[in-house]
Amino acid sequence: MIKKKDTQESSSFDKELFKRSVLYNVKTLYRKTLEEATPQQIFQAVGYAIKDVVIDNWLTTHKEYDKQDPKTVYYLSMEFLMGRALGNNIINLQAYKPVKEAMDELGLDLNVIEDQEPDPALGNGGLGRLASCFLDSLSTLGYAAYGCGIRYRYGMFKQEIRDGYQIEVPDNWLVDGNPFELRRPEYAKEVKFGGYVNVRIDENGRSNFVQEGYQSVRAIPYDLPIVGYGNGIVNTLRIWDAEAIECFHLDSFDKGDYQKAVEQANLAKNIVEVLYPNDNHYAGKELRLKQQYFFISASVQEAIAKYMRKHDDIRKFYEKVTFQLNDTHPTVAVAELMRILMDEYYLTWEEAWNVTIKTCAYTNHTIMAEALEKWPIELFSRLLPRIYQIIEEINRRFIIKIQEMYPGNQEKIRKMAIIYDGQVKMAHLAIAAGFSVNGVARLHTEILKKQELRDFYEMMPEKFNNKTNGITQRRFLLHGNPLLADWVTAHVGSDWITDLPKISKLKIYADDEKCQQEFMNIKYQNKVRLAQYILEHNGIEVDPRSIFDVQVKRLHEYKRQLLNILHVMYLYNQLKDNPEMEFFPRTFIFGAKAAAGYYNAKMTIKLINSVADVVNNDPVINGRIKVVFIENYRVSNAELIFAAADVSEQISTASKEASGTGNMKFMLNGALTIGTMDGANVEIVEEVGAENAFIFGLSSDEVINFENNGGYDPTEIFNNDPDVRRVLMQLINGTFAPNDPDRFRTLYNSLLNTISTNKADMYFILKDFKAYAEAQRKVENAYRDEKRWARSAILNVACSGKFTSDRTIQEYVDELWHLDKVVLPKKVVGKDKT
Ligand code: NBG
Repeated sequence: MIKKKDTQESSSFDKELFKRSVLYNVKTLYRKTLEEATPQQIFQAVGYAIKDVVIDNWLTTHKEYDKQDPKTVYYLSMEFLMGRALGNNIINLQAYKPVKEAMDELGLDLNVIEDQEPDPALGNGGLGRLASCFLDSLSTLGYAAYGCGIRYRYGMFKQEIRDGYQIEVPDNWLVDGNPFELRRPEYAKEVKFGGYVNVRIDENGRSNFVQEGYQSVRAIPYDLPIVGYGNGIVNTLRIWDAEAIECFHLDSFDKGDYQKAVEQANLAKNIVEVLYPNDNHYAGKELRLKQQYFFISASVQEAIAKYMRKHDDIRKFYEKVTFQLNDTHPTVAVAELMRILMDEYYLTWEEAWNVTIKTCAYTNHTIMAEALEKWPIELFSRLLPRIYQIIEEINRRFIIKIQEMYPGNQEKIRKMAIIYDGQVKMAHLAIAAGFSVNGVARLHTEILKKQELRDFYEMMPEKFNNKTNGITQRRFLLHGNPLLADWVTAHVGSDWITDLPKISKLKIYADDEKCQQEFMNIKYQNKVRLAQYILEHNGIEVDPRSIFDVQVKRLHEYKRQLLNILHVMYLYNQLKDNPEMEFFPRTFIFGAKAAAGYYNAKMTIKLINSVADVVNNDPVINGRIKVVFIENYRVSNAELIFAAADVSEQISTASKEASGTGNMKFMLNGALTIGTMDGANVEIVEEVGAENAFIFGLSSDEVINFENNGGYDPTEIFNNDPDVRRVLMQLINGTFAPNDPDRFRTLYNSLLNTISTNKADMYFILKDFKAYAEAQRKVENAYRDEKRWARSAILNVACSGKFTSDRTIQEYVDELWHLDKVVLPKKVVGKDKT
């Protein structure tokens, strides 16, 4: 059918050498032949063979950085939700075709090999995935960057669904080893906790602040290569592991202290044990603060050491380094930088502060109050005594500034102080000490300025700016949806791979009937692929001709999966009452992990599965509605899901979703959005046109208005709307829980009852219900007109150019980081030298 116009492959990849390398690895790693090796062993062998190819470019990149000495961004983040590396590395090496051929010739199936790789799930959701997209873009655009994080032994738990309930299973992702990582003990750093601070006068008469009686761990970095697309650049994701320091650097007082050695060993073991599985929610655990300081101290120490290997004036550190703080989790970096500059380089407070405020920048990712990090002074000062002293002094000076600006205004101090009410407020510290505060979509940034951070904005308006999120088209179209990727390339060339706005050339094909058919045919094939996955993993048969209506994202009340499933219940009732009514078959697909301790979220999963049981098996429905809950939603199955979606559910309560990035991945794959005017949906609709999306519900202003005036009364809707009332009653009358009619009462109460929850229907589900149902009717009608639908879907793809993370990163570079673009000498680019 379609011929590729441009080849996307590098011609320099040596296929024969690669095959030999795979066979050699199987032999030396496992003493086996290919026939004897297990699929996992073959994956490892192929992984090492790819790392071999990558490593030359990695070396060359860093030699070049050494020569050119470009400014470097350190993206400091507790989370990186990388997804599988093998396929992505092959794609970015532009070697997919030769590697696939090599595998075929060895009698191996590349897809099966890719499937052996565990997802490195070192993140929860959007924030961690954004960090990973950013790293891909930084390498592809040729900017020097480190991602800095934690090498959690256990990543995001694996979700199993048993009897409809979520069960969390440990995710021992390292059990078979990770072929892509490199342990770098030569860069190990000591990180100290606890004890007390003493002032000692040294031989030069300087007073030194020294931490004594502390416990410490050794931070060991593991480096993972981040391969740029087709440019030979390889940056580094550096994740820190912890090891015990036995009797290492203990002062004489502690020598031979066996108890302490044991405690230190435990500290090392615990600190990197597990990722906290909370998304948009702060747990306040002591171990979490330890994790934060652990990776920050190690990263900041190494950034400074690296800088000092080439430079001699630490006062100019900021000319070569930016620390971007991914949410408040890494904010101790501010104080750690101050500490090292003052205590180890003997800068004055003013000198150190001048460096710090020019180095650090903060990204805010949420306005949800429960996500705001606040640490009790007692805990903070006990764990990080010297850091706490420094924050106290930052706070003291900051309060003086507030007083200068607003004389006599106690209210301002109460609202803005870094330390107040017995707590250390991390967002306030990040704002006071950073040169930039950015939101992640235009609407979100406006809400920060007008509502959540209003006082700070009024005091320091110059710090505030917006950087609308983006996603990498290389993973989410080129790798995840090869059929559509080839089709796009056949029509507009392959420039879109590194220059997504070029995809807008597709617009002229939106009205072309042949193109519409080709597009719908590709979508159909991707739906068949997902249907197979669902059959294998859920044992549910779904019809690829039905509308695939998808909501995949973390489970959270503000994201309103509950609204979606209540609407399914409502449709079910309609069909039951009137089996002959016109109805276009629909498959409602959900995928979501709930934080382990989040009761309402977990009950929503149970509800979705209970509704699925009833609806999927009701002969009256006869397959016209199917509900599927995809187990263990993660980056690898997300790639299949986006490619197969017709409808993208982005239905958060307006104002609550800072940006969303799934919304962009759906759009790029030609799904139409049903959504509220929230987060980046606003900008998506602006790009594609309201006629190619289904927008409904309260605006963010309306929501905020209700909130500022005590909420609204959902009982009025309950009393006056029989459809809504019926659905709600079904939560407590056993329709979906015959043996336990009370099972979903907490969900019912969250919507109606002001006694058991502090606010009824905090997320405006009932308020938006009718508008949502109406929008869904429009979806159905639109889908009946296949040509119109195809046109809209193609336009969604064509208008997705803005939402590449390449654009986002370029904005960070131009406006905040001012990095130098690195170009490798010609001979290196795309060359493999295995
Ligand atoms: C999330 C927001 C999303 C946003 C991502 C990335 C947190 C704290 N925030 O809307 O909920 O897309 O960050 O910016 O995880």
